[in-house]
Amino acid sequence: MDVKDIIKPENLVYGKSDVILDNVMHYCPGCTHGTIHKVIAEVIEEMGIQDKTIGISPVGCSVLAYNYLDIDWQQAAHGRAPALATATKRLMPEKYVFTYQGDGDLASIGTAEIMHACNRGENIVVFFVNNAIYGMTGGQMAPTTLIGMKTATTPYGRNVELNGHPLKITELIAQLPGTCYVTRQSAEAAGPVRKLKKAVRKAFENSAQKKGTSFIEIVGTCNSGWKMSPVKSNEWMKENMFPMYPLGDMKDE
Ligand SMILES: Cc1ncc(C[n+]2csc(CCOP(=O)(O)OP(=O)(O)O)c2C)c(N)n1
Repeated sequence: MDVKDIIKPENLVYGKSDVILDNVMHYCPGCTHGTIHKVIAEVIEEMGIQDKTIGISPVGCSVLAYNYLDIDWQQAAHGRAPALATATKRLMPEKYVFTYQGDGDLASIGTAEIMHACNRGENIVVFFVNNAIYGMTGGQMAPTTLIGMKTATTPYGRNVELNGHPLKITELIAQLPGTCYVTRQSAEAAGPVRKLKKAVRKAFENSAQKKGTSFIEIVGTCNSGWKMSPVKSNEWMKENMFPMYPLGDMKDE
């Protein structure tokens, strides 16, 4: 008997989306990727588009996203997810196609791909998970690393003279005429997760309406890379990341 048949609906406080597979996630405890996966899965289930959705996974911690969401997937070389998403969407325009990328993937090696895909206005959804660090490879500086932030490659803190300024790539993308919806969200508590879910739904709906590219940055934590507990990471993110990367819509057409 399925657990859903045993638990009375009125007693159910949380149900796992059927779009989430039962595989154990490899993410560190406290990592934002798991929460974002859950939100995307719930929206896909609620919209009834599970068999019409194709995700393009990146290189980075979320390379294994295809193990967790029960949809079709392709895996792109580092930074190239928007190019693969372009081809996929053009070949199968009836599908919902999204990329899921970290800041190293999207804002460093893949800068050209994301700029041109957004400028062309491909009818895709982009999830950009900004944890200000290269998580998978051991916490090196990313384009979005904050000034003064210590990483494996900036042990004394990011220094403008040596390492340049943090890149607000989402603000640049909002200037591109091909984008219809550009927003910055987070996922550290129930309220922000609900807002994120609304944004995810809007992005997929824009895609069905052929409005252009929808781009959702999610400011997240990397407690392993930041060398902080999950709770401290959330506090640090609110104090330090949000002033540099303020939450909210930048464009909604
Ligand atoms: C062409 C290429 N260059 C470099 C790498 C090494 N590499 C793997 S993951 C990664 C960084 C990923 O960081 P990010 O995109 O921020 O994702 P996160 O792991 O933090 O979620 C790098 C540089 C690679 N796999 N391929």
